Amino acid sequence: MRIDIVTLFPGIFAGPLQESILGRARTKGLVEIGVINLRDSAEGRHRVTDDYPFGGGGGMVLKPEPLFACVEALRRPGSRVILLDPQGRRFSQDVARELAQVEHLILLCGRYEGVDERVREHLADDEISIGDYVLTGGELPALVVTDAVVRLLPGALGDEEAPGKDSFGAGLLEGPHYTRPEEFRGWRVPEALLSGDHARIARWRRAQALWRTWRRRPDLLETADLSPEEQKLIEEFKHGKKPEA
Ligand code: 9D3
Repeated sequence: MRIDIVTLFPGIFAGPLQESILGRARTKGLVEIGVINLRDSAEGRHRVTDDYPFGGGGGMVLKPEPLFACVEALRRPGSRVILLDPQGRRFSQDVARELAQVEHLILLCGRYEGVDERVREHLADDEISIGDYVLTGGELPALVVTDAVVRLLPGALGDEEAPGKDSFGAGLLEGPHYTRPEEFRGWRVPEALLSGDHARIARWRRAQALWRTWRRRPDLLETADLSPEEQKLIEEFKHGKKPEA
């Protein structure tokens, strides 16, 4: 896979793209990531990328010419051009899985008041928002999308954490995790986890995950596909029963 990120602030990306799983995925050759300074696609001595909005009002708007020139130099068959924009469709694990199938992503980071509408209409294939809060630009959203997509590429994660196993992969929150010591400041690790009884441990974990999801994110239970045993546990929670501590 290849991901090209088009931005006025390429310096934002250096750290995050080098570290941890993203950095390792790149050195393993699972993904190539390019960071392209939009200013390099702007014409004229001053390489201007933004301008005042027609009709007046505050702020600045990204001009169409540099964005079209930049994308037209990058795009090829199999590319998907994605504008990171507060008005886009909401990013989710499902969208990450969808994007992980695309051969080439071109992520356009907006800034200022936004981008010229013709970019949205005639250049972007897709528009994505990462949630309902106001950021200063599309750079952090581009990193969020990149991180969520790259970790799904085969080989990006160790055998330890296959992506299907984690909470949103399974459609539920995860239950609690513990490590040594068995007792810390008088707080003990739940007995079930120390029992060595693998079936019991699996049951305990499942019940904890369901309980936590039921308490914190009941919306996730609407779409999770639960086994009959899991549905029975939920019914018991509804009648006031709690899982084994
Ligand atoms: C001052 C202009 N804004 C009215 C509140 C509109 C606006 C334009 C551009 C607000 C924020 C931004 C910069 N944000 C993004 O480009 C962005 C974003 C976000 O702010 N939140 C969640 N997802 C995204 S994706 C891109």
